[in-house]
Amino acid sequence: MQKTIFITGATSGFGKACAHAFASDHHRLILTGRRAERLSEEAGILHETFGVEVLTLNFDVCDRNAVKSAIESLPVEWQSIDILINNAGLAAGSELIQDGNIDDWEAMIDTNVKGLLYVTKSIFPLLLQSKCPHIVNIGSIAGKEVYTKGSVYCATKFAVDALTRAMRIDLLSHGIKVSQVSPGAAETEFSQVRFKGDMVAAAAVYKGFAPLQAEDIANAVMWITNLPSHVNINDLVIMPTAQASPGYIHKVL
Ligand code: NDP
Ligand code: 8X3
Repeated sequence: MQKTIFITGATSGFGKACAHAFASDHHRLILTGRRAERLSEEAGILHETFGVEVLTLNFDVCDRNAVKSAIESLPVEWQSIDILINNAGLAAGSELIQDGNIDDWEAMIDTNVKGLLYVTKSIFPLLLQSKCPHIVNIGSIAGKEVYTKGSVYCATKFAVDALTRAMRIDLLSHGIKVSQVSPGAAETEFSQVRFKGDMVAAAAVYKGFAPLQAEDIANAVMWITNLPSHVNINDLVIMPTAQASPGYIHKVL
């Protein structure tokens, strides 16, 4: 059955890999992000390669009015959504809490927590139009264990973990599945963003071991969203084999 998939943060990393995976399975896509050029380029490639319909919405998840009006602007034939992938997110900076940058804190809380809430609230009525509604939140190992110089990022991912559980309870009577995927270290643009364009610092994160790739997470999302209707995966913690927890990575340098 063809489904309509709404993905936040589809311009890079996990979101982009999920878009590719769902398109290759012939689903219709709504791809969102702030970088409009990347969105339209990707939409063109997926349409040409897989022949699927792709609609793009360009907004910042932190802007509640922009989120609401973008989703309200969806043409009527796109107003039933089967799967929402709440993926947009970031870590900004890596400092001890006493040295933390307040703008970085705000960016992480506004994007990872408030953005996810704004999108979910606006998409909820469209999920009700689906026969198999499913929300997949991208959490993190950082939402399970805290680590030094990651306090506020970890706090936002602990919040995603709590919201995932709470959504599952509140949405139960609507038959909406709610799942979380909680990855460990994955090589995407994540560390470039965290270290504000310092490519040397970003590359160092992944040196000496085999990190997860975006496709590993997309494969997991595909599996979770293809299970029978009576089966839900609550949470899937996925780690690189070389990583036992955020602070324990076996590196051979
Ligand atoms: P990337 O930096 O590669 O991708 C992040 C995506 O989020 C981009 O498409 C970006 O799009 C989007 N995004 C960020 N801020 C906003 C915003 N304010 N409004 C709209 N879109 C936004 O990183 P990943 O793919 O690794 O990250 C995806 C998710 O996975 C995040 O929630 C991250 O916390 C989580 N995660 C990452 C791990 C990792 O090690 N990489 C591990 C565990 C979880 P654009 O800039 O175009 O707006
Ligand atoms: C991103 C991975 O290592 O910062 O969520 O926890 S890590």
